[in-house]
Amino acid sequence: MPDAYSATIEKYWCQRYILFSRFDDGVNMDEEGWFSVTPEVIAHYQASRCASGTVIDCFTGVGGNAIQFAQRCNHVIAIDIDPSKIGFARHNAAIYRVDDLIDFIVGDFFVLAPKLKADTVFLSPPWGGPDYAKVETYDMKTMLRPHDGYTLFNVAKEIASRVVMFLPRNVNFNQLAELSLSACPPWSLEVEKVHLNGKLKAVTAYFSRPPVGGC
Ligand code: MGP
Ligand code: SAH
Repeated sequence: MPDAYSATIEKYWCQRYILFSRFDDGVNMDEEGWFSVTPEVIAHYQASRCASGTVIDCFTGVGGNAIQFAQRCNHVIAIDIDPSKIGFARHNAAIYRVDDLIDFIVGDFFVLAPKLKADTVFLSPPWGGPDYAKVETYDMKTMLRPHDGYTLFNVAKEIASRVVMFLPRNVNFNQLAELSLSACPPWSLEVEKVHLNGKLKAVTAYFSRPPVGGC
């Protein structure tokens, strides 16, 4: 492992080919990218479930999800508030030869949100770093960054009829149910426990607006 990385990164470095199968072609990322990027096989599967129309990856990071969306969806918009993350994402997307298929935007998702429309909104926000796993139950009201899960869902559901959230494995399932029931009429919810090599890695929550009805 290069000396520049802190000891925290060691376990992620050991998983580098799980994170990016083309790692040796020059994949590059920063410290937050290492501990946040969605492992390739998981991102590939999530993209297969979101494969149609326009997808917005609202917290792009170093591009783990955006690269897979670009291989399955008609149009991908990739947003991150950190210009260097968008730089890494663009570079990594070029390694997968999909950089031309993604519109990269440096910006704050919450500021851009009122101007966005899509078929699917994908949310993979900061969980508060690797320490998320130190608590028994992850509380979306207090631990998600930069805004709580309720704000995130409410903003996202104005943009698309499908909202997909990638969340910690210890997330409170009752809070996910509360989110779906908070919409009027309630949105359907499917929660997937994501296992990789026999280990629970994370949870993906798929929310969908019901086809008809109103309040
Ligand atoms: P982990 O729990 O830090 O790693 O993250 P691992 O290998 O399961 O550690 P172990 O010691 O429990 O074995 C698991 C996965 O969650 C990472 O590969 C990322 O895809 C995702 N992830 C982790 N963090 C801290 C974040 C985050 O802050 N934001 C997002 N979007 N994803 C994260
Ligand atoms: N799924 C990504 C990882 C996302 S990590 C991947 O596979 O690579 C979360 C990202 O959210 C970080 O890169 C961080 O810079 C970004 N972020 C934090 N606040 C944001 C905001 N308000 N708007 C857009 N991006 C934000």
